[in-house]
Formats: sequence, C-alpha cells, structure tokens
Amino acid sequence: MNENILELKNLFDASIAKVLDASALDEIRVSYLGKNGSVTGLLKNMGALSPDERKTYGKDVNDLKNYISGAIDEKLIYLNEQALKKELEAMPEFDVSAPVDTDRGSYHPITLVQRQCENVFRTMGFTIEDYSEIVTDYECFEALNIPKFHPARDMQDTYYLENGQLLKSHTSAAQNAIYKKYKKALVEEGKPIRAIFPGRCFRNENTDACHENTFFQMEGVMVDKNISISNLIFFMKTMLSAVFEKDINVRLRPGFFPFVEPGFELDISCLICGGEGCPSCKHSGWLELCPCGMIHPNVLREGGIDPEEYTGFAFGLGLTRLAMMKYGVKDIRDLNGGSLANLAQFTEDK
Ligand code: FA5
Repeated sequence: MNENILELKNLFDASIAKVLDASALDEIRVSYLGKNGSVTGLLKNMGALSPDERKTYGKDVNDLKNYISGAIDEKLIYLNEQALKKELEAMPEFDVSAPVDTDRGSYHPITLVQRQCENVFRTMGFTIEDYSEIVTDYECFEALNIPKFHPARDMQDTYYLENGQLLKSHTSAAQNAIYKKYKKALVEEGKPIRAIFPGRCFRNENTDACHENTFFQMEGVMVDKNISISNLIFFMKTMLSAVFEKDINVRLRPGFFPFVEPGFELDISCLICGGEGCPSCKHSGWLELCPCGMIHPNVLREGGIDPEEYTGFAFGLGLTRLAMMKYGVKDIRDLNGGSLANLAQFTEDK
C-alpha cells in the first residue's frame, strides 16, 4: 500500500479511537470523507503516477474510503448504545412488585358517567365507537348538511389547524363515517345501525359555570326501517333513568340543527338548584343536556343510505353536563381543573 494512504489510515485509526460522542464523530467524517477531506485529497496525487500505478492507487484509496466509512458507522452504533445505557442507568428503578398505593387517584366523574351510559346502550345492542379529535370540515359540517357559510356554523366556532383540519366541535362529526361503516350490513343483512360514540369536543367559547372550551359529548345514532320519534324518546328515557337511578324532570322542545328534521332540545330540571335557578343552569332552572332528532334525509344520503327506505334518530348528549348534574358539580370548570382532591370528593367511593 502507498505510504501516504497507510499514513492516513493510521492517523484515522488513532483519532477515531479517541472519539467520545456523535458530534465529534461527525467532524471526523467530514475531515476525512468530505468534499475537501483528506481521502479526497489523496486523489490529487494521481496525476503524477503511471497508468499501472494509478490503477492500484485508485483501488487502495477506494478501499480506505470504504474502511473509514464502515468504521464510522460502527462507532456511531457503539456510541448510541453507550448513550442509551447511560440514560437507562440514570433512570429510577421501577419495581413492578411494589404494593399499589390505594389512596391515590380516583376515576374522573366524566369517565364514570361515560361508562354508565356505555353500559346502558351496550345492553340495548349499541356498538361503542372511537373517533378522532382532529377532523375535516366535511366530517364536522358539510356531511351534516351544514354547507360553507351556513349560519349554523357560528354556533360552533372551533380551533383550526394550518392544514384546514379542525378540532371537532361536536361528536356528530363521526356520523358520516359510522353510516358508511355499517351501511352494507344494514342493506345486505338487515342489521340496524346502533352506535354510540363518546368523545372530546372543542369550541371557541367564553367559559362560564356551564360552558367550557373543551368538553365531552356522547353521540348516538340508530338507523333502520320504520324508526320514529317514539324510539328516540324511549332510548333517552331509559338512559337517563339508568344514569340517575331516580325520576328526573325532563322537557322536550323544538330545536334547530341542520342535520335533523324535526329536531329537539331535551332539557333536564337543574339538580344543583332543584329547578329554582342558579349559575349552573343560567338561572333558568333547566339545563340543555341532549339535543336530538330524526336524521335529515340529506345526511343519510351523504352516508350512502337511502332515506326513502330507512329512517333514524340521532342525539348528542352533553356528557360533561351530565357529570355535573350527577355529582353536584356547580361549576363545569372544576372538571378540567386537574385538582385530584377536588375531583376525588365526587367519586371517592366509586
Ligand atoms: C350539538 O353539538 C349537536 N351536534 C347535538 C345533536 C346531535 C343534535 C344529534 C341533534 C342530533 P349542542 O351545540 O347543543 O348540539 O351541544 C350538545 C350538548 O353538548 C349541549 O346540550 C350541552 O350539554 C353540551 N355542550 C355544548 N357546548 C358545551 C360547552 N361549551 N361546554 C359544555 N357542554 C357543552
């Protein structure tokens, strides 16, 4: 091997042996293999060689280049392994056999009411669906008969991402996907669509005792032949009596939502003040809990279901408000406050 090549190889071996971290290794890579590096520099001597010498010399330089590049890659793996080992050694030990501290933590009130509702609907044959928190304008509005510039959008201002997607302002955003998922079983096997989908919702709201910018809803839909408002009222009543385990005053009044026709607002008598009026119910004695209605033909059609043949109902239960009423939480903001002591008082023995 040419003397210069050998000398450079020895120099490289000595310097890589001393390297202790990835950035120093990168400097070595540049100084040997970079555009102006030492290995490239060796090629400048080729002009002074005979054609035969040039062949061997060129091959030796190439071998050195491969040798250096392989050694650097190997060293990088070694350094990464060492760094990981060091990081793991610095971590506190986790003893899986340590006894559980039963004094710590409790289920969040919203988790508890969500589970109660899920159990009620599960026994009535509903599937429980999970859905993304980031959705498209189509899912949240257009597929629900709310075209661009429709005034109903003003009621649900939310947070938009730079790519045009948005944080879902209501669980109704999952309706279209659910219809598309189950329409084949509905049409070909005659299986009714029965689904609930609980989820976190976001709105650009002025917060007060009964409004949060981040809250939970639980959507429910049922689609089959001959579904009517009586079915809707039956499911709502069954769910509320199972959750509250007592008789609750409810009222149904007309409500407008572009994705249902007819639409209703289902209110319950405020359980914080017994219907007298307080900040939790905006001093009206009633709390809007669960808007609902018969699914609009346009929405069924958009989901691939023929509205001439099938009908259905949908509801959007305010899970956070339900938790407030069930556990006597006067201010909705306490539920997102993150104070364990505050939350545990509602659910300690559950
Ligand atoms: C809707 O979100 C409709 N998607 C509901 C629906 C579904 C109607 C299916 C018809 C058919 P609304 O904006 O009213 O509707 O919200 C529904 C419920 O969510 C309210 O009754 C309330 O209980 C709860 N909710 C709405 N906004 C907030 C908020 N800012 N903080 C806490 N709970 C809220």
